[in-house]
Amino acid sequence: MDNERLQAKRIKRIAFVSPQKLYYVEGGLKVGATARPNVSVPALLVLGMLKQEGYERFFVDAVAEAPGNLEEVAPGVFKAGLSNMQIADKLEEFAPDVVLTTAMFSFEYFLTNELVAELKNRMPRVPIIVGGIAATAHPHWFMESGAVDVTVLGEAEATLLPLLRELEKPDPDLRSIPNLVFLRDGKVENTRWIRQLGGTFPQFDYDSVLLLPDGGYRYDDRLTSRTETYRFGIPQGETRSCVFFGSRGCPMACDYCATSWRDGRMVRHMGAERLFGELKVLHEKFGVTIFYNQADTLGFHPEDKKFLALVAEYRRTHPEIVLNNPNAFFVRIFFKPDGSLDEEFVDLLAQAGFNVVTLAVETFIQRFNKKIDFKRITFEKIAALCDAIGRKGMKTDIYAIYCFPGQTEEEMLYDLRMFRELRGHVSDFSLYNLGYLPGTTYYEQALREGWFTEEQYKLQLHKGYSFHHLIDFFNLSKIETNRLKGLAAEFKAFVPVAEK
Ligand code: B12
Ligand code: SF4
Repeated sequence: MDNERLQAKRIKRIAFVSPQKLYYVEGGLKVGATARPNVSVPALLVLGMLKQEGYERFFVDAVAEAPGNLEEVAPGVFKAGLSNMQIADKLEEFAPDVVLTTAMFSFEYFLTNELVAELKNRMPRVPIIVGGIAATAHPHWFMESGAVDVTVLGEAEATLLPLLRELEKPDPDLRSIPNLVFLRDGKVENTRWIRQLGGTFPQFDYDSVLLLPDGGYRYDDRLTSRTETYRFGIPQGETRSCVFFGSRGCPMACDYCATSWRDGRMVRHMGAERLFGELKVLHEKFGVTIFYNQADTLGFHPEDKKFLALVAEYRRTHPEIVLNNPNAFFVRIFFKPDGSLDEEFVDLLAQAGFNVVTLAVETFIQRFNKKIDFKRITFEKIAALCDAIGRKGMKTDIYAIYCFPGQTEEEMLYDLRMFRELRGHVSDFSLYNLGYLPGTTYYEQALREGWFTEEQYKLQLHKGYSFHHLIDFFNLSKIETNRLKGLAAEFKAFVPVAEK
C-alpha cells in the first residue's frame, strides 16, 4: 500500500463531519425547506457503531453549528454552515486518527470535495473516508478530489469496522474488503460491490450528535422545522427537536427517487418497542419534544401503527410531544381495501401528536405518479381526506412536483387546476421542480438517451441546480422554461401569504 495516509496506525479517535449544505434565496426570501440544521441519521448510526466498539468520537455538523453563515456560490445559491477552515480548526483540536464524512446529496457533492481538500491540507497524515448515498451512487466524483482515501459504498454497518481494523494492520490490504473504492499505487481501485442490507439497526449515538462540546443542545425547532406551517401549535422560544428513524427501504421505486435502488424494496423495521423507547429517552434525558420522522414509509409497516399507538398513550401524560413527517405520507395508506377513508388512522395521527400531515400527492398526472391510483383514489377522496385531517385539528401540507420529463403544457395546466381546487381543503403546498438524481431511473435514462452527460450534469451542479433551483438545461418538459416558471409562480400563489 503506497498511500502513506493508509499506513498502519493505532485508531482510537474518530471524527465524523456532516458538511455544509446549499441554501437558496428567491426574491429576497429563503426558499422552502432548504439547508435546515437537521439531525443527521447517518451520524447517529455510524457514531453509534463506533461507540459500541469503544472509539472516542467527535462530531461536527457544519450547518447546525453556524446556520447563519452564508457564502454565495451562484446567484441566489449559498453554501451554509461553518467554513471548511473552521471545521478543520475543530478537527485539529480533537486530533482524530481518521476522519469520516457523509455525502448524502449529489447536488452538494462539490461541498464535500471542498471540505476534504481543506482537511487534507491541514491534516496531511490523517486518512479521510467518505460514505453515504451520494458516495454510493458516484464514488469517482469524490475520489477525483484527490483528498479522499477511501469511499465506502452502501451501509457502513457491513464495511466500516472491517475497514478500520484493516487500516491498523502493518500492511493493510483493502482488496479483501468488499464495497470500497480507494487509492492504491496512485490509482483508484475498487472492490466488488455486494449489496448488504443490515437487518438490524445499531444503537444510535445521541450524546455525540445532539450535544455540543459545551453540553448545549444542537437542534432548535425554530431553525430545524421544515417551514412556518410546521411550527403550528409549537410554543415560542427554544424547543428541542430530534428525528426518529424506524425503517429503511421502500417498495415504490419512483422514477425520480434513489431510495429503493439503494435501500431495497423491502421495508426493514427496527420494531415499535425500540422506536418508542428511543423517543422516551430523547424526551426524558434530552428534553426533546419535537420529533421528525426521517424514514421513507411511515405508516406503511404494521410496526409503525403500533409505535403511533404507544406515542398516543404516552401523550396522555405528555401532551407537549409533537410528531412531524416532513418526508410525506403515502396517500393510499389512508384508505381501506374497500376504498373508504380510514378515519381511525387519521385519528391515530392526531392522538400521536402530529401537528401537520404532509401528503405526497406530487402530481395528478397518472403517468408520472406511481404512488396513487387515481381511479381508486379520486380527487374527491383526497379532498375528503384533507378535510378529515383538518377536523382532527391538524394542518395538511401537500407535496407537489413539476417539470417531469416530457410533461406537456396541458398536463401542467391540469395539475394547476386540480391543486387550485384542493387549495380550499389544505393549509399549505410544497412545490419542487423535479431534480435528476444519480441512482434513479430518470437519471439513468437521461445518460442512456443523451439528455445530458455526467460531465454536463456535474458542471450544472456548480450553478446550484437542485429541486429548489430549476436551471433551463434541466428543463426536459415540453414547456418553454420562462412559461414553465410562470406557471410554477401561479402555483406558488396558492401558498398562504403569511407562510411564505
Ligand atoms: C432524512 C433525509 C433528508 C433530511 C436530511 C437531514 C440531515 N441532516 O441529514 C432533509 C429533510 C433535510 C432532506 C432534504 C433533502 N433531501 Co433528503 N433524504 C432524507 C432521507 C429520507 C433519509 C436519509 C437518512 O438519514 N437515511 C438514513 C441513513 C442511516 O442512511 P444513509 O444516510 O444512507 O447512511 C448509511 C449509508 O449511506 C452509510 N453512510 C452514510 N454516511 C457515511 C459516512 C461514512 C464515512 C461511511 C463509512 C458510511 C456512511 O452508512 C449509513 C448507515 O447505513 C433520504 C432517503 C433515504 N432513504 O436515504 C433522502 C435523500 C437522501 N434526500 C434526497 C434529496 C434529493 C433531498 C433534497 C435535495 C430534496 C429536496 N426536495 O430539497 C433535500 C436537500 C436538503 C439540503 N441540502 O438541505 C435524496 C438524495 C439523492 C442524491 N443522490 O442526492 C434522497 C436519497 C431521497 C431521494 N429523493 O432519492 N433529506
Ligand atoms: S419518492 Fe418516496 S415513495 Fe417514491 S421511492 Fe422514494 S421514498 Fe419511496
